[in-house]
Amino acid sequence: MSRMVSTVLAAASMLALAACSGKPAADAALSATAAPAPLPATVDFGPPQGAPVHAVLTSPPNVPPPIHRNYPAKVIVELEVIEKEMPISEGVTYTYWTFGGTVPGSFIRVRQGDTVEFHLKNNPGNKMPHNIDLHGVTGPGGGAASSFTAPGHESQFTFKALNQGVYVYHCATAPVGMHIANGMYGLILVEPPEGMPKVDHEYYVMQGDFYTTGKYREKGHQPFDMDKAIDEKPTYVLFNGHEGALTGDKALTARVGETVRLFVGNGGPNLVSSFHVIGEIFDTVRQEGGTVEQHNVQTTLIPSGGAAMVEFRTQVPGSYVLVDHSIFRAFNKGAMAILKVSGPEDKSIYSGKEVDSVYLGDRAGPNLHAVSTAAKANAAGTLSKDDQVAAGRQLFTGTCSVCHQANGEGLPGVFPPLAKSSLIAQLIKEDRNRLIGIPVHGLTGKVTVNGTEYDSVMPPMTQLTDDEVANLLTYVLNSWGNPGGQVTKDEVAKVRAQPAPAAATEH
Ligand code: HEC
Ligand SMILES: [Cu+2]
Repeated sequence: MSRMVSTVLAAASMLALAACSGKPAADAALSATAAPAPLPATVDFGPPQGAPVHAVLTSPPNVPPPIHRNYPAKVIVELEVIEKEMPISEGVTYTYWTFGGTVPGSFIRVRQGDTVEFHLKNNPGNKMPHNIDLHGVTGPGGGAASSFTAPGHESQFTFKALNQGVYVYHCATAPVGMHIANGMYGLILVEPPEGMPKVDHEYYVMQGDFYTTGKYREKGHQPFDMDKAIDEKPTYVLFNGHEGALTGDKALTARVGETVRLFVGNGGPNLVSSFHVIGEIFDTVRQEGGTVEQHNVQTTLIPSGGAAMVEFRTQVPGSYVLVDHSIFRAFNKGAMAILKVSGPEDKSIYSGKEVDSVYLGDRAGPNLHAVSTAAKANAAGTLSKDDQVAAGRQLFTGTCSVCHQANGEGLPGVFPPLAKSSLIAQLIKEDRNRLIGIPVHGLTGKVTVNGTEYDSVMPPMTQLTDDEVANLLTYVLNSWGNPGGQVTKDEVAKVRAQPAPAAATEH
């Protein structure tokens, strides 16, 4: 890091000197760039030396250890493509195509000047042919043409890592967009010859957009939706391929006072990421994975098929939320991860409390286990009221609790109570569909709850699926002194299909 800084400073002072000598600015810039650089970006360090080395590959969010080698070697990389079904969200599965069994694929780390002997295997159980295009390769297709591999086969090609930086790799088999959308991307780090400055933690985080036929969090197995992908309308935008891959008990961790380096990639296939960590300022960013260092950055743009290196020192304990600051993607499509920093507080830097449900929503809890349990029971036809109540309780946080409060008491004069609500008791007996319609269609106009009149607006919760609404209402009905009962997914579907009732005028 310090070498980079001094190179940049040296170049800047040369510019300043040249400018003082009275030359025109353009000339000065030219002579500055024409000066022999101490270490050009592209270097051939000569033939590989020593015995061949097998590259250590890691699954996200882990990064292979630093290389600590002072000569170029022949490095053997063996990567296997595996097509497999995995959860994309709680109770939702998706058929991923992976490099090494994970999304993003295995992290590869080599040293600038290394000669990489790349072996790409296509698992015999797979159905599709695949290949690999590494952005760190100099040569046509980045390896794609040399690595086309049918299921049950292996291909091999060799390249020299001429440029340092962090690079995306991805599958480039037609239809390319579909292979990438199914999770076929990862990162390769080409370390500078002198290595990277030492930090306490290195993590591997990669964003990707996903396209399923069902809506966000719609339960069951969800196939890829080519039309949504072409229209660039993702159902999910995720860090590390799965909703919750880096939240709850899977959050990234650090201690107060430690340095963290994130290798953040964006596989796309379509979206550009506005990468931001809520409550942190990046001390250093190597934008686009290149060699220029930028400092004091709030949000860094990561193009599709690009990557960045982001560094900061932690100072205050608590949960830091990694998001794509195109913020609907974070709260309504899943683009959220957490860095949990533990250690002593420093009230001189920050006095406040831990980030709560405002940012974390239903991710504030350790996991959404009850939601997936309910989804499984639903699929098996064994869904019980208890399953629904447990799932509804987890979903209530961050969905309804922002207004009606975690204890259902509401806010006097602003949000009516759901606890012991006279309106809920009345509707569940006399007009079930109208009650079910409240979260689905919203509620406007005068309502009286427990003797107090409200004339406000509850927006429709159209982001919720039918079973989420059913679970939320079942939870509300069975909590805080309400009369009990159960609402089914099918009932919600019927109410959703009907037009919203006109604003109520009675009560
Ligand atoms: C943005 C704030 C907000 C959110 C979020 C919200 N509500 Fe409401 N809710 C209201 C307001 C305001 C009213 C009263 C509307 C009126 O005056 O017509 C209301 C009324 C209700 C009522 C009828 C009145 C009562 O107290 O019994 C129910 C039931 C209800 N909401 C359930 C829910 C559920 C379930 C959720 C979560 C899916 C939810 N609300 C989310 C603001 C909200
Ligand atoms: Cu592929």
